[in-house]
Amino acid sequence: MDMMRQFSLEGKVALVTGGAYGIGFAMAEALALAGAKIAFNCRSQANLDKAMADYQAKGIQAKGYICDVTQEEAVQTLVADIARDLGPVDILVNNAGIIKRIPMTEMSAEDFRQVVDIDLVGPFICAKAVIPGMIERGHGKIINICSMMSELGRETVSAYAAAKGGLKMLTRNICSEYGGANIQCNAIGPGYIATSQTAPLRERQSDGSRHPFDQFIVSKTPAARWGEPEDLMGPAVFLASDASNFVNGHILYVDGGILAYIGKQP
Ligand code: NAP
Ligand code: GCO
Repeated sequence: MDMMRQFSLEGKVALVTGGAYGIGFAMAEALALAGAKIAFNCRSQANLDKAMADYQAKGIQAKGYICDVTQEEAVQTLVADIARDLGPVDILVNNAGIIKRIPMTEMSAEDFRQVVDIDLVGPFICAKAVIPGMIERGHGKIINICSMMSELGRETVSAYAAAKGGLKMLTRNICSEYGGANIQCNAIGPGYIATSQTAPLRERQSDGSRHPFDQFIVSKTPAARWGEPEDLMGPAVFLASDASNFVNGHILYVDGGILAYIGKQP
């Protein structure tokens, strides 16, 4: 038996939402290296153009689309356009997401709703758009990008934690509802990863020293470092491939050990 064949994505079409940069870009690169054709979406032409150049520089043929994941009709159109351009979506990576760091009592309901809309309703809309085709073709892989905040809380991230906790349960529910149709829906829960989303937590202080949150995360992580988008490449390929065909409803934390660790003794 050729073990590596199990990990091949040859002939598959993958949609990575928010795949223009950051974690989404790295996971899309990984899926492409494993053989998949890549479609991604983002919200602006400027980001789309930059991303197309970045994919090209890596030698990856990706097709980008403008689409906001909260707009159901636009997402249905996106999925139909991808089917026309590349073929039907076999793998959906629900990666698009935002965070707003605001103390809960100062946060407007509008801000709270926007985070939940993008981080939880968006994945629902995208999954809903691809599941009927997956059922028809008899297979499908959905990977939701969760967070440490699917398990843990902290100051200022109430909306994000509520959305990512909800996404964990949406993952389990899609598994429960469509596992019988040979659809595997799993999640990746990245730890603290160095991207634009976490840049404010890593900014150097005016005296050149490291941000206190940066030091806090390194001390909370047994691996003693921030994660890089590349740390998510292998897990994404595993969950997108036949190697994970009996893995369903699972949240794979890729966090350098944060969730296993109580923290340094004083
Ligand atoms: P990022 O650098 O801020 O990238 C976020 C991506 O999401 C961008 O491509 C953005 O595209 C897209 N996006 C946002 N709202 C969208 C919408 N309504 N419709 C379509 N696309 C939208 O963030 P990241 O760190 O790579 O994070 C990617 C995912 O991983 C997010 O779900 C995030 O919550 C999650 N995550 C991140 C970390 C971390 O430490 N960085 C840890 C755990 C989980 P635009 O150009 O259109 O804004
Ligand atoms: C924060 C961070 C996080 C991470 C990530 C952790 O402010 O605590 O932005 O929430 O981005 O989701 O897994």
